[in-house]
Amino acid sequence: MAATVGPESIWLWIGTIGMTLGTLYFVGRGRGVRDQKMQEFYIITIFITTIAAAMYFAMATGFGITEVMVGDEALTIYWARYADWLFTTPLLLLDLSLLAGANRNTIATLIGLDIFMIGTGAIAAFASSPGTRIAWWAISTGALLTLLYVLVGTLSENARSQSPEVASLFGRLRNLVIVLWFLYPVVWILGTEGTFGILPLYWETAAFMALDLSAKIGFGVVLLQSRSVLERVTTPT
Ligand code: RET
Repeated sequence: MAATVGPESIWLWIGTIGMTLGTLYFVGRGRGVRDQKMQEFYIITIFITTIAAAMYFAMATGFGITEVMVGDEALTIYWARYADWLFTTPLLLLDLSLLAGANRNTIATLIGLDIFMIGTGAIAAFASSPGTRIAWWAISTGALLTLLYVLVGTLSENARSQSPEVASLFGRLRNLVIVLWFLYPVVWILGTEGTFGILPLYWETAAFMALDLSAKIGFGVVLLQSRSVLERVTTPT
């Protein structure tokens, strides 16, 4: 179905440029890193911003967009968001899990919940009646709340067995994730996808862009700022 990018393209271009600059910054900083564990964090974080830069470019140029009929109204859906989040949110959780020294089961639980959350969120975006859209949104939000519960519970417990510096860095990143991730379903339901018509597409796109830049570049800057801290991370035996 034909759908074209409207005036919200300004935010999509800012997102594209922001994610690209962030990627270049992390690549530049990571070049001299020799420590294997440090390299792991750099590789993961660089993939996160690279994928986001590509998906923002796809949205800004009109590839990552489609139309969904809800009743007799045509909704503009940026499907490339879900493609971005499907890969980048598990990678963000992997960064956090490695920092906490989580075991495989905890990592699998978190990533499983996350993929379920984005998958059901994508169904919500494509569903054709307002009622089913809200129902899928609620299912996806349930997965988010469960995921945050694991972050606050098991993962925080794991992090406490790391050195105090690592534990404190983990705490800061975890709080950042809790606050930012919680805002995504709020913007979604208030925005055009929620069909309540509270937040117009222009401002919704701006809000997602600000959230994406904070949750990826902001997160990466905080994570990678301290070499001495990351070198202290221990992995579970
Ligand atoms: C959706 C809609 C349905 C309900 C929920 C959602 C959650 C999305 C989240 C996205 C996080 C994205 C991040 C991107 C990185 O930059 C899919 C919006 C719960 C939590 C962190």
